Amino acid sequence: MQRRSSKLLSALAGAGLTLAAAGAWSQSTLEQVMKERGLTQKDVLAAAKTYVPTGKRDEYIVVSSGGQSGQLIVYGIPSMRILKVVAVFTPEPWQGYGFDDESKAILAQGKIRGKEIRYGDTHHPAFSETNGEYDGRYVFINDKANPRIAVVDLHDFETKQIVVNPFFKSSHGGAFVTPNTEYIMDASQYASPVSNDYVPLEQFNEKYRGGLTYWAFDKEKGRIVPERSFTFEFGPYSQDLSDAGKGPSYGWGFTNSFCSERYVGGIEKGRPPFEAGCSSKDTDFLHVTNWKKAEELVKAGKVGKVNGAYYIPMKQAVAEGLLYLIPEPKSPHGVDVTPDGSRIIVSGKLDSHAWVYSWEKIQQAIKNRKFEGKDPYGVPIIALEDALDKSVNVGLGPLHTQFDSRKCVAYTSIYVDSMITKWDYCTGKVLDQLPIHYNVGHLMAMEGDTVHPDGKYLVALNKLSIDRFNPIGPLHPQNHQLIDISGDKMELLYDMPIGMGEPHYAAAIRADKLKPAVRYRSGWNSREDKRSPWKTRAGREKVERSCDANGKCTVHVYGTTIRSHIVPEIIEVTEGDTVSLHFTNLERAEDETHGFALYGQNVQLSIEPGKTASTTFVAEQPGVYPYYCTEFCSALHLEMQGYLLVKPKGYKVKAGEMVEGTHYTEADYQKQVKTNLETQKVIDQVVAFITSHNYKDFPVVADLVEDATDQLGFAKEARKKAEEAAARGDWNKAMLWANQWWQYQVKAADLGLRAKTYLEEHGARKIN
Ligand code: CUK
Ligand code: CUA
Repeated sequence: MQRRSSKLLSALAGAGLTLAAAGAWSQSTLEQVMKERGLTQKDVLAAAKTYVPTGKRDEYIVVSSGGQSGQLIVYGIPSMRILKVVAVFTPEPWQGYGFDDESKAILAQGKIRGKEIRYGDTHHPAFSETNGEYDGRYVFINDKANPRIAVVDLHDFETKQIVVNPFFKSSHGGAFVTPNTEYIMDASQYASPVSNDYVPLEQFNEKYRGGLTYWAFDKEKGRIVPERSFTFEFGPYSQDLSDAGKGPSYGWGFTNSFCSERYVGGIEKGRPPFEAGCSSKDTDFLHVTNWKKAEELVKAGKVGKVNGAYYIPMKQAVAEGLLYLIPEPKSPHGVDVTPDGSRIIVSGKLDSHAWVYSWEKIQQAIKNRKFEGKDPYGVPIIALEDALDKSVNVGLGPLHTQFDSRKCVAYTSIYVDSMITKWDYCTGKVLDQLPIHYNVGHLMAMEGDTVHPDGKYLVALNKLSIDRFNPIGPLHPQNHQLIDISGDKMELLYDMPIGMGEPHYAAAIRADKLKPAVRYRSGWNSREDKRSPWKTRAGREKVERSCDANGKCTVHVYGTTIRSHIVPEIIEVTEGDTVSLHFTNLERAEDETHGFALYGQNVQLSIEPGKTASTTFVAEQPGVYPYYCTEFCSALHLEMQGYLLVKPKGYKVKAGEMVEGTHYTEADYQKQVKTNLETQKVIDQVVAFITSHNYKDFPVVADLVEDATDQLGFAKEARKKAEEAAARGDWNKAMLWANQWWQYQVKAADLGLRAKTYLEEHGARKIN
């Protein structure tokens, strides 16, 4: 210990001063590198446009659907560096998601008919909006397989809520938000009975239904409010995607659909398959809904409840003028409202046109009650010519459309032809086309869903990557391709493989709109956003065991974690006890997360600074269960450990005390004290540097100093204990406490040096 001590500290002390000496630059020239690596001028330009040097930040943050992984991928643009995969519908151990009690409660909200679902098929993330602009507060994402919507708070990028649709058996047309996040749109895909009952397919037309839910959202609480949400009954068509109106179309929503043939399949019975039966008609239906008026009806108590939630039957929707249909191209996919809200664009997967509808014409038709007929459920159909502005030949298999910062400029993904088409929806002219690799699904422009898209970059979320990357077996990574759209011609910049679920939609927000926290308020239940009842302060750690009348016992451990120990380090329980461990991370320093893994109990917690995380299990089998911190949090991280001892029932404690394996002398103790006093001198120098500068003007440094001051306080206490033991002549205890005193000093020094480096790098002023 002593041997390492002074060396380690001088290394620490030197770190701040030798930074400038690092980075001897490679001698090769740009030309040489280009030649050696076979790079063209264009490659180098693309590299320069995407490269973000170490320490620098990206301009945009993307939240991308994680497909079948059930998660949300967060990455930066233009670097395409993945920053985090936010656990949403699927357990994820790094974040403790589905392992701590707090997040298990979130996953439990997503049970379907009592069954726990351990994945999601995430498709469409959507940022919360204020006045049609991303406000940087929340992200919503749907699960297509199990009709659910999740809420992620951008304050900490954690999933806070999962709601299950009370009517649907699948959901595809979500999550899409209205311009002030009044509602989150969520449309069903596979028509199903509204109840959970068995209904034979022979009754498909009468008893199976589609639908569209408007989930009400409370922006202040950051939660969906099922009690205020309402659902439109739709015909048994396969509703596809949705988008909310804005500007002149504010208050309305648009949901396209396919399989308006109402075909039910049965290939094994010799019937033509779904794919034939669902694409036989030339047109399907765009559903137009008036949510603003529906909301008024709900508020006025004029909407009834089914399955405990507001449900607007088609008959009522038609009578109140809330629902209209418009023919769409064959097997349509995607619906996108232009930033100014004047037009709605729909593409047909089996067609080569993007169809541009005029909101003005649609409104006129509704006002004049000019309909060409009704669907089998009595919903009025507006004739195509009374709604269509134009159709533009954009390429075979168009899917989704995004918008530029330039007026009227749109980008449409062309699935079959594997390309992006840039076109003008005002003039109908095609402006440019760019091949992509391969078979693009969605595409996404910067702030592309807002009333003011930023342009600049476009990402193609491709379905196939085929030959783009090093082969790694039959299951290929996904390919997100970054495209520069700042000029007249689109330029491909970068391919990013993603080795998880198939991407669907994504959204990009300006990074400076996000203000995430670096720590929680102390003792925080992050999932419920409130103080945890298990919050524990330093020195107040305790173990409570209580038994009920039947002899069932529960042990609550109120613990803490701080570099580099877990309190308590020894937990004793009895076989059969329910054990509930609660740990509060006492750290305030940035990025000082502690983990907690326990042998054989499926326990792994992530305890970020300030957080309180819990885990509950039954200690079924007697034995010895080591636990430890899973984040390399400090030099003595490996020593951040402990034992859970599960005693057999009726076990009698044998006499005897725990004995250390080492024996120290007075000389050992004195040597350690000498080291500690020298260490203190170095710390004093660092403190003098910090306090002679305007460190209080730097919140990051102020936090570090606060933490360092805490550590020095602990050092003082340990010193006191060492001196008391020394006075008793207990050199073993004296030595161990002297060592602990030094541990606290090292942590204080580490924090102090980080603070000093920060001040030096950020041009702090000398003040005295
Ligand atoms: S869908 Cu996947 S490419 Cu679910 Cu938005 Cu079009
Ligand atoms: Cu805490 Cu490692």
